[in-house]
Amino acid sequence: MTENSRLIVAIDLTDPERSLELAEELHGEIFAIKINWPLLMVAGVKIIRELSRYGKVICDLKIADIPNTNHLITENVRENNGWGIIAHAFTGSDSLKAVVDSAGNMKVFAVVSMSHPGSDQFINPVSLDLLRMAVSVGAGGVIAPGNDIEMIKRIRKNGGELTIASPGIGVQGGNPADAILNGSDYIIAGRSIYDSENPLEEVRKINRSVNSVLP
Ligand code: O7E
Repeated sequence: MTENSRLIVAIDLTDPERSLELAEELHGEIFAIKINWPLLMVAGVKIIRELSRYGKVICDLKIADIPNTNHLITENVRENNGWGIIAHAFTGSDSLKAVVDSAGNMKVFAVVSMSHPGSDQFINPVSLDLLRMAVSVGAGGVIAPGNDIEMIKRIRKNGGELTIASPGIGVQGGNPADAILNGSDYIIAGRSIYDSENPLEEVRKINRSVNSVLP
């Protein structure tokens, strides 16, 4: 993995072998890999350690439970060499704090806004409240939709130095360079990379487009 890239690749494949091959192919050109339930359910928790051979693995479990359960899940990811973990903020400060307290050196990203249309019903109207709470319990990062530039701006303006990672790029309509220009630190893309004919070339294209707007 390289600090020169702002790209986190979402590997939402359900074939563990293919996931490992993709990680091996892309690892020199991306910041991190993000995995989610589709892969974890098939491969089991050991896939975190296997993928970590190639660099940073962010576990997008969108944890949303009582503090003790959040603690048990977070500890499991830490023990299996996760670099980052993603938890929902809407469950409240005690639940999110349990993730932060159990994370050790892992980076905690709190979901305060989402990229799909339904997020306008409940989560997006309270994003700034969730953001303030995430800051208050010590989360180091938040998730903000890469296909909603106004939301990225609002979160950047109110989030201080928090790291912002933005999915919703590519298939969901977001543009990598626009997201970075407006305040995201990292962009997250999945299908537009792993479903393409040449994932490495797609990654390079995104890196070039992001680098063209960076100072
Ligand atoms: O649309 P894709 O294929 O580029 O995949 C996007 C990935 O980001 C996928 O894993 C999805 O679960 C995740 N995601 C969103 O698409 N929207 C959100 O609001 C939040 C996430 C997410 O990753 O949340 C934690 C980062």
